[in-house]
Amino acid sequence: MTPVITAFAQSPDRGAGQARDMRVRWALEEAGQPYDVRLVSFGEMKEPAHRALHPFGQIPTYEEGDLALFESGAIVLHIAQRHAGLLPDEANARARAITWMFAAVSTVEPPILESETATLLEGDETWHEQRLPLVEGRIRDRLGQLSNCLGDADWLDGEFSAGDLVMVGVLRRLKGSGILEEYPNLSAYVARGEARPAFKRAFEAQLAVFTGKRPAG
Ligand SMILES: N[C@@H](CCC(=O)N[C@@H](CS)C(=O)NCC(=O)O)C(=O)O
Repeated sequence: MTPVITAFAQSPDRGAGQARDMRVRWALEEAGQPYDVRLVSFGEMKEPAHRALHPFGQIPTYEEGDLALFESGAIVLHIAQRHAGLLPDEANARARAITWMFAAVSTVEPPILESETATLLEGDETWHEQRLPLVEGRIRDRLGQLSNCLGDADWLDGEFSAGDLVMVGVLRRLKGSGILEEYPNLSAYVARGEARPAFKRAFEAQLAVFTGKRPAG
């Protein structure tokens, strides 16, 4: 059964691939699984029909037969567990890859989101200029630790895994901030993720929603 995911009908990022459906599309592409997309407006996301799928009225969601999921990390984990290519077979390596998925969404992503919120919603506050360096400092703390951990390896733990997919997705949120470039090995890590054919197919597919151009291939 072909799964159906939801994505933004209008692009807040002009198709830069920051919306979290990108992680799900990428995982499905890595797994070689076809999928359909249902586009939702901001209004529709808050309607009961969508809230029945996503209690917080957000994208992405994932429907496959009787199963409905939300939370991009959980969706990627589901795809990775159902299909080959995103998690190692060996039990301990598999557990470590899943650990990196959680690290991405629960340890690295929060300070990045905090900085986005500070810039978007608190930019006019008198204390914004004072607070921003503190928030960005918390991002740098995490990136420094992650950078040390990655070292000169290609991926976080051996072969590319769902842990890298989610981590690269999270780090891509820093594009345009200049912060990622302070950590050359992390910049190269993100570039390696973006160079994967599955990433490119997913990126083109989400971009096509906003340009109206059919993805190549
Ligand atoms: N933790 C959730 C976050 C979902 C989320 O923030 N989705 C954004 C798009 S990337 C959204 O729907 N924003 C619109 C809104 O919250 O109204 C996940 O990883 O799926």
